[in-house]
Amino acid sequence: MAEHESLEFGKADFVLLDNVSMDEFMANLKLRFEKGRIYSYIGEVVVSVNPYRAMNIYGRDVIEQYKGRELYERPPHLFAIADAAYKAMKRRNKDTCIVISGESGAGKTEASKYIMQYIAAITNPNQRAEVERVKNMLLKSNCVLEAFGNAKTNRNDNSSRFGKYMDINFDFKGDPIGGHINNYLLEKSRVIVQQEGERSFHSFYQLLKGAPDSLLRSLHIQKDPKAYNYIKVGGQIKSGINDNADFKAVADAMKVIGFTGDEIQTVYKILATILLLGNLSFGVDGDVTLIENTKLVSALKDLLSTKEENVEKAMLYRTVATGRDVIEKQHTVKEANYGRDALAKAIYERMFCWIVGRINDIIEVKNYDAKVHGKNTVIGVLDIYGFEISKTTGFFEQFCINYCNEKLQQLFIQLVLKQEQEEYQREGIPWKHIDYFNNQIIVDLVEQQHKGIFSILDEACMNVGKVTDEVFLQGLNTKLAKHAHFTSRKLAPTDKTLEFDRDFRIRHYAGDVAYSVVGFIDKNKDTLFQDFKRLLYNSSNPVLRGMWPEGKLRITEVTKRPLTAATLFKNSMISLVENLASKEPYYVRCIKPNEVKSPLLFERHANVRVRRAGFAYRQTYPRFLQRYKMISEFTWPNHDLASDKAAVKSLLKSCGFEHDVAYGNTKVFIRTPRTLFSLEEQRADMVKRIVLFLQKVWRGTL
Ligand code: AD9
Ligand code: MG
Repeated sequence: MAEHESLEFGKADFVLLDNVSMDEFMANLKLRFEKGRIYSYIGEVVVSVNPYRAMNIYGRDVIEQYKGRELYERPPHLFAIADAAYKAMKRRNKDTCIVISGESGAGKTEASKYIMQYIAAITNPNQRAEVERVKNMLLKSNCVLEAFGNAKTNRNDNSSRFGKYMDINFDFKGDPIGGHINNYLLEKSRVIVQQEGERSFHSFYQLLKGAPDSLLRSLHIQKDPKAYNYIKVGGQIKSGINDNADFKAVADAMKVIGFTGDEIQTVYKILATILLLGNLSFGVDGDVTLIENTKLVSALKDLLSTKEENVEKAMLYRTVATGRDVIEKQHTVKEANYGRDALAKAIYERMFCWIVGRINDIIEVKNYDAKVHGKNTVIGVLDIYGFEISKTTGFFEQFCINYCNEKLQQLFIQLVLKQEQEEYQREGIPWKHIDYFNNQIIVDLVEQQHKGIFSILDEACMNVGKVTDEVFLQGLNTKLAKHAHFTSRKLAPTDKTLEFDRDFRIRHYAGDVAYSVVGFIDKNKDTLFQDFKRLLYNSSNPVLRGMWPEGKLRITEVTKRPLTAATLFKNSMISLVENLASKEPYYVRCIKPNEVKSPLLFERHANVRVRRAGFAYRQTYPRFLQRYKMISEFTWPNHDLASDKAAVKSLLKSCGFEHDVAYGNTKVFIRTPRTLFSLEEQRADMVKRIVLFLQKVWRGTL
């Protein structure tokens, strides 16, 4: 239990046993939330409830209170977990990671930033210039990545549309000397289309709102987002986001990180290219497909540093190799539209990955000699896109995002249980089987070879005959008919919420989500005509050219079928989980208190499936005594028993809790939270009595 907090704020550490205590857990969380206490613990996991308002709890003074302290010594806070990870890294030379999970809008990205700020604040006491520089770049990289990888969605005004794992490297003194970012599947479909009420990536609006007129003119674009088909929907949204100021902050951050002027200009040109591409329309004249607004072609050739005819040709034709012959095939209007959209998405995604790569080039540890400096250790911080449940159906992207969250939940289960088991063994307490919902079945449903949804999708994509989304759905219906977590209208004809030939539903660990198969095949194949790659590679802008190295291949050299989006994503998730599992994990679970982004409402019920089985609480004997010794005459003020363990035994026996505890080699284990709360209450009572007693002594009334 955390000290220095009165029980009027609810219990700071609430360890759960089973479903029965879920209500209690939520009530406790609600009470704490209403009292402005947004952090709690479940054992060593930090639970964070999004306050939806600025909290005055991240300042230098608060940082100082957590620095070097043990988890339980201060009220629950992100800083405590950051400090625990840091201490493990520094004192025990362990690679650690902090995994932040929770549904979309729950506060993961904010938490990851506070954690990084904390680490930056407590390191480099000697103010070494190089370390300061690295810290500054690590912090600034967030601002850049959010501009290009986040967007306003209906769930969150600053929703991460990519997954991010950042390693911070430390030298033997415990100071940051570099870092590395891995990014996961960007939701690139957002570049060309958004749902009602949502926006495209912040970067577009920032450019339009924040760039000086002269820059906009040179980019052939104008200020009004509504003028551009691709971002029109979101262009009408008034939100609290300050695009104008953000534009400048991002440009500054890019400069500080070390992007060159040419690189930044190229980024702007790419954004402008995408906006103009969205307005490009195709028509027919006889049997010739043509571009209707040729003025745009001229602007595009400037932005892409190429010739007009190259742009035109890439938009209207594709080169295909048939045996040894290479022919040019004219697009139909439909194909031209498809190609244009695919190009827009691809150049945005490629630019995003390139930005991450550039940041990595700059922040990666250089000249570190382990022989001289000792082991270089890391703290990894994982901030992914959160689980997305909604009343409307999800698409391929939501499916991937939710699969990613299933993977992390699986890791959580495995590691927490593993740690638990190891601790029981160390302490010599028999390990009992624990009943919990293991979501491995859902992970398998998605990723298993041959039988999983991704395999069925890949198979459908490779069909020689008809390749349509419906064929994919039929494949699902045949192969997954008996799966407890899968259903569709065909399998459940009475379920009117699902559309025939279109929808399927997965029972996720966090709730049921319906997905529409529309677009699954295209998004999985993720085809980009080779002609576009050559167009970009042949640009005379070296930065742009550098983003498209594969454009140098001739058509006859491109033979290998590229891996599908699903397979790539699956592989990246598997290696992410392997990486996390190899480190000592710390967890932050973020919870959204309500759906309306309000600081006043707490309306969540059983949505949080946080469970901990076995013994709820454990503590070393000396620390346990330190906290509770005043509640028993056997231990107050000091005990005269042979060991602390013996003292704890007699304390708990005198309170009547014998049946609810187990005694390990170095720690006492308490099974139910109620026992713990009762101890806490007795302690609080006692403290009050002691204080009263002392007051009387001081006043001389005793
Ligand atoms: V998503 O899965 O990327 O869509 P996140 O990352 O979980 O989601 P985010 O951190 O972006 O959510 O938080 C959403 C919003 O809640 C923020 O923009 C803030 O306005 C608000 N928030 C979150 N955490 C805090 C906090 N600790 N203090 C104040 C907060 N406001
Ligand atoms: Mg986020």
